[in-house]
Amino acid sequence: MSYTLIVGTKDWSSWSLRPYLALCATGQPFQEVVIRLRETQHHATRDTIRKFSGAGRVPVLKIEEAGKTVTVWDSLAICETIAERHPEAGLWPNDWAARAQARSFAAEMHSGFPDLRDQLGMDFARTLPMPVLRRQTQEQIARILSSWETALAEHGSQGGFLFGHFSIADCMYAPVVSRFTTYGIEVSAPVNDYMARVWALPAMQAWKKASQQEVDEGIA
Ligand SMILES: N[C@@H](CCC(=O)N[C@@H](CS)C(=O)NCC(=O)O)C(=O)O
Repeated sequence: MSYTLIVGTKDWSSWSLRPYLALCATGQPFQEVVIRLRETQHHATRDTIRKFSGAGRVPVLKIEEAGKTVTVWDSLAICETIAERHPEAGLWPNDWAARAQARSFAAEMHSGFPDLRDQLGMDFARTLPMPVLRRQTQEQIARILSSWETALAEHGSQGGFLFGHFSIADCMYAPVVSRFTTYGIEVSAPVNDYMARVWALPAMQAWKKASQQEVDEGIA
């Protein structure tokens, strides 16, 4: 069995970071292909990605097993597949009620917060001045902070992550942790501790090192 994860430029590709963290949490070895985003010829990037997935977007996970190759695309579908194939990693909470909440967190992130994503683009290795935030962006930040505080108060004591043990909910929000750091968003003490815990993950540090390298090489 082998895994290949196709990701975008690490400094920018927030969707790619999510399954990367999930895969790292399983401890499984995997190969990585990094595709440069935002090249001058946009269609060239899309064409390169389409060699891996017709959707033309990263991330993509290629699974080779027993003579069969399966392509999985879209961050949440990849995270779900990884969680299903490696239950020992505990990427969803065991308790059904906590699991239902964690799934709601992941889905809300996957389909929501468009203004936050638009105004506070991920720039993993940099700190940047905060732009003037639209009302919708402010509301989306407030929604995230209050969701995190509620989850941490309920489950955080059993491992320090949103649902105690590190889960896909944390994977889905890790790019937001990065954005809040990049733009210096003010957070409460429990959220600050949570963000420090996410940053301390070896996989986050590895992603940061690679992002910094992209910045140093002038490709991000
Ligand atoms: N819903 C998709 C979104 C994927 C996405 O938008 N990926 C961006 C990079 S972060 C991309 O592939 N951009 C390439 C392009 O637009 O040409 C997911 O969750 O994976």
